[in-house]
Amino acid sequence: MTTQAFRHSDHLRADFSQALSDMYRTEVPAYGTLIDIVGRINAEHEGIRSEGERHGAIRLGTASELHLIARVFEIFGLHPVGYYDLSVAGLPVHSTAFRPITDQGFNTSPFRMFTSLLRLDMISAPLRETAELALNTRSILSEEGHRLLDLAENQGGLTDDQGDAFVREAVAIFAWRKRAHVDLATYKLLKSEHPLIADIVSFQGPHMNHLTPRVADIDAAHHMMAAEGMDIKDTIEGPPRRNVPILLRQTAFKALTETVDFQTDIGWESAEHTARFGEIEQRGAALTPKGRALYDQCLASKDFSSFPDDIAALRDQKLAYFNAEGEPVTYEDFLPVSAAGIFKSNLRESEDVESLEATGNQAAFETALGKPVLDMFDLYANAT
Ligand code: OOG
Ligand code: NI
Repeated sequence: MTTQAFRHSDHLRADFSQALSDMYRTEVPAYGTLIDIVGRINAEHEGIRSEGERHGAIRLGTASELHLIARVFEIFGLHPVGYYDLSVAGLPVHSTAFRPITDQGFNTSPFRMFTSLLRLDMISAPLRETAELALNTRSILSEEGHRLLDLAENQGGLTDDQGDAFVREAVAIFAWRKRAHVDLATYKLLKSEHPLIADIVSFQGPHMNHLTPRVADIDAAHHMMAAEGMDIKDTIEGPPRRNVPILLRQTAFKALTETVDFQTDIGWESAEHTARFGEIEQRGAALTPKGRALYDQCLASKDFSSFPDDIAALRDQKLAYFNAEGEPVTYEDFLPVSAAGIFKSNLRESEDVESLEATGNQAAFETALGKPVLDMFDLYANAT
């Protein structure tokens, strides 16, 4: 009997992230400009090598799509961590971050995917049926992809060749398709309810809406993006610049205006759509629940002066996690307020938080997922 050698899920993830990056650069040329800026800034900072993208983001339509994507991502060593309720920011989605959960996993490939699921329950009744019909008649993974997914689960992994083929099918899920899956009248209706609904429901698949490399100095990058004439977000999301970086800071260029084609009885008509953009991020220390509570308080009052900004104070007051060598543990998750700001700036919406009559529904999200999301604080505590 011969034993087959399977490609490690961390390496499959590295392949997946590289293939997504190649695809996105050809789809969104401005993303190439952003990568150049990041490369120039990182080159000036010792110890920061260009190690590929840190994250991407997708938006799914149905519970069964989330369930399927969770199976696909499991093959890439990506596990759902955290629950993000975006309804508090007036967005009809809730989300998780599929990410590696071990140091070795992050070292081999730090790629993760911020994954949102449409809240069909937040759509008005007649339109909800239209949306469900459009979503239920699409199939986001090819037959070959399904076959390889079953094979991976049954045999406990994929060989190099099978892995290459699976990566191709998985990347194809997230490709941009210019031809809409609904007619123009439906698209307009969905968009008038919320542009995010139109972006999720109108297409044949869940196109990736951004990719995000890591930059060594996000303030410098933000200025350079402006100097290069890119249409960027007004402000950097997350905490202000500090001596000891904490959590996550992000900025982005705004979504492109793209043409979408709609089939009619006599030919094609088109409309403009904005969804796809490029983002950069800089990560700092993961905060303990105590640190996070203080952070949220500072964020609400827009005053960070009470948040200690030296390593000793962060450690002594147990505000951040430290590893056995006494170094801060890097924050590997997302921030709901920042995420909401990123979503909105790219839907060309005001960034003011609107109130909406909805609350989170983690139980429904986890039922769709088929398992509970992991607790990020547990993961950080175990990493120390
Ligand atoms: C996801 C926005 C969240 C981030 O970096 O906070 C996100 C989306 O626009 O679909 O990616
Ligand atoms: Ni992002």
